[in-house]
Amino acid sequence: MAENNDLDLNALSDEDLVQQVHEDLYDGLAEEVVEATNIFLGRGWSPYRTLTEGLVEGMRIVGIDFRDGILFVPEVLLAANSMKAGMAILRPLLIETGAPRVGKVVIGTVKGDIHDIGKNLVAMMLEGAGFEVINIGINNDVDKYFAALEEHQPDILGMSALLTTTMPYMKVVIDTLKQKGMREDYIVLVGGAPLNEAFADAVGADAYCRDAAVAVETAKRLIAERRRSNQPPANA
Ligand code: B1M
Repeated sequence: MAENNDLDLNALSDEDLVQQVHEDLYDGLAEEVVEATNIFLGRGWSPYRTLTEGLVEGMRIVGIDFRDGILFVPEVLLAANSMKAGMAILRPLLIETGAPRVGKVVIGTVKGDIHDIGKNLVAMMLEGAGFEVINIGINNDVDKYFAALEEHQPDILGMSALLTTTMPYMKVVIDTLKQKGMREDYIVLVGGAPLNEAFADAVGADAYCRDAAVAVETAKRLIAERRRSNQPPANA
């Protein structure tokens, strides 16, 4: 990706600035991403347009290259942090203008488990893709998950586990959702290095996400499917 140390972002056309912010996100240049975000807003772009055409599209490219093994965890964390810097400017404006969100996600690592690097990466990538993400941290028991679900009413519950000893706890959470008659209220996505699809099926999750890019794709796909199936038929 291009070096832009001496580049005057203000001098770029809208089209070139979009291209540049994608490259700056890719390169993890938070200051430049913040500057570009402010320039877009100064040129009268809506926060939503700045988010989708500038930041989200840039992170989509990062997600693809991460999935394809071109980028690795440290680079993606830097990109995600740059995205966060831009989002810090846009978030309050988006809330004011009521821009549409792709969906809402509550995500946390399960009880007994303090690994959070991968889960945080997933959270940042989801945020980068336009989701509202409530990251409830590590070591979450059933009560903590349910308190977050009740408070935030998300579309998706995401759970992470990195230990073979803690991953069975996902079943405890999903079984409790079933017992309370709430299982169908949420899309449940699970991830973490020791998991696989068979495990996700066995515990009753909707999907296993191998990595952050897959988590974003899966979240988008399942939300779209759910919204389609909740729509009344055209002739109703
Ligand atoms: Co721990 N640890 N660790 N550890 N640790 C592992 C997991 C281990 C495999 C290392 C090993 O022995 N080879 C092993 C587990 C063995 C097992 O269960 N069979 C292990 C162990 C044993 C332990 C301790 C028990 C060690 C001890 O104290 N004796 C202890 C447990 C503490 C606890 O949790 N109670 C422990 C502690 C730690 C540290 C604190 C030192 C540190 C964690 C720091 C932190 O997270 N803040 C740590 C680390 C760093 C690791 C390794 C080295 C790296 C994990 C990581 O961050 N990977 C790990 C070995 C390994 O996995 N290679 C290991 C990078 C991250 C980007 O990948 O987390 O897989 P990952 O996330 C991916 C996907 O899995 C997926 O997307 C992410 C991004 O692509 N994903 C999701 C993850 N969560 C998702 C949620 C989703 C969707 C996708 O929701 C929708």
